Amino acid sequence: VENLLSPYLGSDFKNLQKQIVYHLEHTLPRNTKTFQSFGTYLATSYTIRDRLLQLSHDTQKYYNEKKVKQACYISIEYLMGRFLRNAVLNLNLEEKYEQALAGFGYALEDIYDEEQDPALGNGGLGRLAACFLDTLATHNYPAWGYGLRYNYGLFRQSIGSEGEQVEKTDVWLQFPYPFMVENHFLRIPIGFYGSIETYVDEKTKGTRFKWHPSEYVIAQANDILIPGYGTDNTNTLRLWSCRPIEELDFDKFSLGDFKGASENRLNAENITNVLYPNDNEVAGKELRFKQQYFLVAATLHDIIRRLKEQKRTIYELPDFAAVQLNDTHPTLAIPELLRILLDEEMLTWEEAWDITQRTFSYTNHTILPEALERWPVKLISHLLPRHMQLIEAINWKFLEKVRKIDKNNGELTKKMSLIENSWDTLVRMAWLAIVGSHKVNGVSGIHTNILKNIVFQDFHSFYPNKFVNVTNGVTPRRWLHACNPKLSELITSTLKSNDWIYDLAHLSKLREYAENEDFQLKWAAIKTFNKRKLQAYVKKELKIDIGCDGVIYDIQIKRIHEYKRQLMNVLASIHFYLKIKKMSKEEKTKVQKRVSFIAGKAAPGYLVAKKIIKLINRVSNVINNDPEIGDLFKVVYLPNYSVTLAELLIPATDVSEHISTPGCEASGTSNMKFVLNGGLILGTLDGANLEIMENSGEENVFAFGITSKEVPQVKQRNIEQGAWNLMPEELQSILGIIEEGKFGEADEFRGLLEELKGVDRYITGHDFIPYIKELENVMSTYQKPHKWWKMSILGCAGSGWLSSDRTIKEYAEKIWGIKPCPLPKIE
Ligand code: DL6
Repeated sequence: VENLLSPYLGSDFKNLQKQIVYHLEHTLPRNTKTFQSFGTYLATSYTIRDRLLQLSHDTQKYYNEKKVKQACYISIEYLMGRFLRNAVLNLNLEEKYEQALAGFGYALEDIYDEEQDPALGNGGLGRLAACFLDTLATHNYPAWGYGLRYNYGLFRQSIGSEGEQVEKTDVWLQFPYPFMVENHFLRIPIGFYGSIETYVDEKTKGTRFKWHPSEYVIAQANDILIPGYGTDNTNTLRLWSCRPIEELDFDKFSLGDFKGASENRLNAENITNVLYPNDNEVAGKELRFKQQYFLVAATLHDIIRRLKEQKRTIYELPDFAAVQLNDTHPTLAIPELLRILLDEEMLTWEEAWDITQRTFSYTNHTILPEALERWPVKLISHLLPRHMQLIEAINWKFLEKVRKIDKNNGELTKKMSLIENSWDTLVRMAWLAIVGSHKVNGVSGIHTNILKNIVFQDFHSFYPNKFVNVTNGVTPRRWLHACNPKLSELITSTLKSNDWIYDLAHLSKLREYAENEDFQLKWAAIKTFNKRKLQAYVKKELKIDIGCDGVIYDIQIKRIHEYKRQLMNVLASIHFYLKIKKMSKEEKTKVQKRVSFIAGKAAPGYLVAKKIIKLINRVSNVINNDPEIGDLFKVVYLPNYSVTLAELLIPATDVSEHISTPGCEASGTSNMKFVLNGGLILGTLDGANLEIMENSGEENVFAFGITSKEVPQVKQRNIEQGAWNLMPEELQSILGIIEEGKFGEADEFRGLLEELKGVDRYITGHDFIPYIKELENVMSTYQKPHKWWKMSILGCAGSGWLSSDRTIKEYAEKIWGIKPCPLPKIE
């Protein structure tokens, strides 16, 4: 068995077959007569897991021997997507597995399709964390991911008969998830509530504190092993699940109180039951707060345990681990570490605070006020009394310094205080994260500038060297090599090397082919191939017939949010629909055909976003069934957007829309994936769109609208004069048609339209005409294939810089101080 399962010896296809059969018979267990696709997927996956387990042991052993500094990425979300294909490709075993499975009558491609997406994230923030894990392993960085293993992932979305979003629980663990290994030996007690004891330290005669929690739960580790591309280094994503200290209260059970007997277990399990489905919006629930503390307490315990296993002292923590707080959700790690250092390790405040600041760094992912976390002091004091005391102490010491420069009657001190007195007394988590970290970063150039100059302006003046920019990136392994194999092959054969898969900057060499007609034909043929796959999916899943040749696939996929302006998109669809309807037969022959795809979920409590989904579906229903329109224009809403769906959509896209109100989208990362796959961008001057323009050339992006600096004036004008009075007539008449009930009952969308007519916070009215003009520009450019494909190739050629490999190198150098540590190659 040892040889059979060894990652180094077992890659002959016959050996792989034996390994698969072994798992089929012993792990599932099934027999070879009841071989089915799903069982085959599981058995195949277990063989990959074995390999990764062995590699990850070797990796950890090596990192420990070398005592290298490691990055620990704490994130409340990881949106991993399917695992099997990515792992097989990273391990370079595709051909071998194809051969092995063919022997059993299965195509590897079909086996990949048996896997469900683990959806432990909402959107960009969680997917970015997943891209980072791929890069960290690929480039041999010593690194760990830490997160939560929710029982239920992001809800599954379907569309009801009225066009509305319907949510269903995502029971992703109903079948085994073969890539996750439960680590039964790592169980950490986590406390809540209780009281604080004050005592005098005999040695120093100083006052000391000790927290006595009144309730405990257990954090249990579940490890997902992360393979890198073309390397043996295999890192770990450790996800915590919550267990009770005591499974069943036997006394209660004996007295016949069966419900009461299980109460402890249910209360504990609740902590990691559900991923909160909010994106760019605060969840604000006590349970969410408990999740946050549970995550950081278990993680810090684990990091310190691993430090001590190396026989190192607590003083060495900042040289052992660089801990990155992915947004403010893990900010409680700051008072938690301080508590451990002061109350358990008995350090002085100065020592403890110095270690804390040197250990942590914080990434901000949003500037939307509704997404900036603030937790009530009352809630923190009740759940974590010692932590609240420490937050107050941090604040007190920090404000002592602020007061020295506050020349304006305490105004600055009030603004910078970690504790806000508004409708309640609240802790400003972003402020705490800034004060407790040595570096703070935004995720694109414009976003970091907004942080420095507007949102965190006072902090930037106070700590001028603390703020840095690290623009996001995406992994080229999943987002080109795996999801678009034909394009990957064309690039490799053209560049005569696959070096671009680890070093995306090599794509710049494609520039010389941008106008080469033969190359353009091949490039375009791959797009058509991918579009046909999407066309077939739409037919199968939605029973909608869409064209392919000569039809633009125009796609907007992301969470549904007012600032992302899916509403503007659908209003434009109504505009084009009405325009085509007015055309003569002759005019219609000249129309550029287009399919507008939209996909994305709305947070269940975000009623406006849900209305937008309903409107899109109602509009789609009218347009797609109007015989006067035929195949000239279609609107397709694709339910249940996921990483796997994105892998189908992105390679098939001609043009993708990133049309947020300037200043609102921190970065965006799907824009990067589209460009990498030869899709053109129709976008505003926002987030990473701006950097895509810099790198791929302004002339290769369809940009429109005003800059973020100009937005406040437009908003102010809307407030002063009323958005309706400033709205272009075209849009006014579209709103009128909706109000008349063309797309549902007359009142159905009143709320949505009232906002547009009143304040129009996201300046849809202002941007509507420039947007439509740019869409027309897209359509006329598509009719000049030579120009279109040149833009598409140049976009891709300029996207080397959008790799998460570049992003991680920047984190490693500017923030973490870590270096690659490749395992020695085994011959
Ligand atoms: O940084 C990743 C991603 C950005 O690309 C998006 O622009 C941004 O909206 C998203 N932010 C969040 C914020 N959630 N919280 N808190 O998901 O981050």
